[in-house]
Amino acid sequence: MSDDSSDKPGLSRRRVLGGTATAAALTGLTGAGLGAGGALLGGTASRAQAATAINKAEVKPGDLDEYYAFHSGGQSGEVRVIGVPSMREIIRIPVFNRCSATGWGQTNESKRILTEGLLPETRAYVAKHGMFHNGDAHHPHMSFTDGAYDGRYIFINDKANARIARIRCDVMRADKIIEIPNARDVHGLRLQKYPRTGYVFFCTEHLVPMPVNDGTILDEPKKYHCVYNAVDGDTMKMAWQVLVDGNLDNTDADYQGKYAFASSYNSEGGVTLAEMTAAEQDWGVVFNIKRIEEAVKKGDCQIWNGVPVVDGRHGSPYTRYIPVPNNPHGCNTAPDGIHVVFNGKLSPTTTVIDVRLLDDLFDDKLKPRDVVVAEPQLGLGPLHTAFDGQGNAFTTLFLDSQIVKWNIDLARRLYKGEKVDPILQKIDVQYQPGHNHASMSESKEADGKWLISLNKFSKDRFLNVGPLKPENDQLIDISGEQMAVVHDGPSFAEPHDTEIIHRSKVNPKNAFPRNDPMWEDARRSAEKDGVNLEEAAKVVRDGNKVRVYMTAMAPTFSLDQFTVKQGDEVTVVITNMDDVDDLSHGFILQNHGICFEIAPQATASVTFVADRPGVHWYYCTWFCHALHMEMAGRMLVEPRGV
Ligand code: RUQ
Ligand code: CUA
Ligand code: CA
Repeated sequence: MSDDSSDKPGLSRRRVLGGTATAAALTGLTGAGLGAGGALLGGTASRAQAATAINKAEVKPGDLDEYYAFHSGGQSGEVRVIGVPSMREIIRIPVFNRCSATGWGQTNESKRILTEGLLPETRAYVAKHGMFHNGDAHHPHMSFTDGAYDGRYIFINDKANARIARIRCDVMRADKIIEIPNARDVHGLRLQKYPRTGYVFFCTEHLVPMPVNDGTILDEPKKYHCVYNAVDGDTMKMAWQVLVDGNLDNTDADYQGKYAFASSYNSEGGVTLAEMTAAEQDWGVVFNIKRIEEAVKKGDCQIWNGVPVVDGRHGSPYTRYIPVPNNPHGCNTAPDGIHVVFNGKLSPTTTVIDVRLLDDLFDDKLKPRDVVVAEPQLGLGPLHTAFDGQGNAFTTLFLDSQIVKWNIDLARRLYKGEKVDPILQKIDVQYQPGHNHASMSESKEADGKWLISLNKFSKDRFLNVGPLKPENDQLIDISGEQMAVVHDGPSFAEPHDTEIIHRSKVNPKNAFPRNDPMWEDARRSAEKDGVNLEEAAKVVRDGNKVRVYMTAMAPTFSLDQFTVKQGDEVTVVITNMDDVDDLSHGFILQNHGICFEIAPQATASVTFVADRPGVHWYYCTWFCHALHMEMAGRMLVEPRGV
């Protein structure tokens, strides 16, 4: 496509990309892809059709959405829960960030979760320089049982600091965060679908010296490596890593429990843009899970920082490298359990493999390209693909700013030489989509109702808010023949990916179980102090350490004052004894930078140094009662020496 369509808003990025070192690659693509697709129906879906679709998307006040969407928060580090089809943001789950409202990153309970899984050197760094307040949360995925979402956990990666988090869906809180040894970042993340999760699979993207990155190797890229990773989702412990050639980007797993897949855009092993885009094709890597497990069992691996690392570079029995054009990005297993799609990014194509051919590939009866069964030209900048469970696929075209709907079977027939057109429709999105996701799409229960296109730019779609604009998460009705955009959803940086899950799969509790492991430490310390958390109104002094135990029950804290000495290390432990739905309390201590939430039946605590003599009020932050304003108390700090 030539630049003359750049009068359309949103397409200016094409020029940006065109001006970089990828110009050569893109010039090669110019004009490709669009001709194959027939009509650009996006802009022309009839108004009546769109109106019906919008009606379907309406959720009246008081009515509930049919689906949960779990949005990653990108560089905001959190996870957001969205209702679909209303696209209402329901709640936020802090994960790799700090949260002023809930005290995530400040309470002792959240600090334990944020630090206990760090590598020793990172824990030392954090102790010296302060806790990481950021994270780059990309890929949220719900655990599976037998290929279906099972409502236990959401797993998500932090690309920036090489962490994996697990969120409990019963209380919508993160309960485990671990840092990955050897590698320095985590990008693509997907889960074992069969028989269950099981493994959390993920890629490391940037090549670094391994296993030690301590400065002895610096500017010697030939000595850098990348690994494919598996963590046990039940224990949140590393299971194994596989050393690969090139880098890795996105990943997915099969529905048989035998294979996992990853895309690589940097098969060149380069460290500059020019090097990473030098080759005409890169590859998709297939990992043979059973063989890798056996290798770990019989010790055909090295142990790097406690992790068994299997050598999966070219020629190994553990991997196969399938040539894929060009700098591929997304990697998506179809709900039919048969097809895996690699999205070409710099190539206008997607490359489709058939998992039924993989046994023969690993037995060397087939060559890598023999497992490719389709490679349709879809348009410019294919990044990710979603599915409707009826044989159709929906691929985001970043450069064309469109979603293309295509049929997998037709693409296979085209590949065999039949004169068919696999492209069913293209629709404009505003503007420039990265991920997309269809309802239940990454499970065997894909239901083909809704698609969310996560667009990287909103430009003119919302009231102007200055230089930093929201992104635009558009809702698309895919239930009919023709797709129709029915909702624009502005969102703050940056829902990178999402998963749309039917509400029947998710069953959160209204209150924490009182014996929840989340506040095990507080319970243990209370026991030692002879305090019952549930009836607590007690100040325990232990040298210059003071532990203040109280309960919160609307509209009072069980202590309306406590006295400490300047310089004391004070731990305030509060248990919310209300078990009414939706009755959180909070605790703000003025002028000490302290604020946290205590959910129904939860215990939460914070530790600080009381170094400011005088009267300091604390008060409840979550509106809980007509006398919420009066739910307050005083911390009296005696000056040092008194
Ligand atoms: S990657 S825009 Cu971080 Cu999910 Cu594709
Ligand atoms: Cu308790 Cu407001
Ligand atoms: Ca490349």
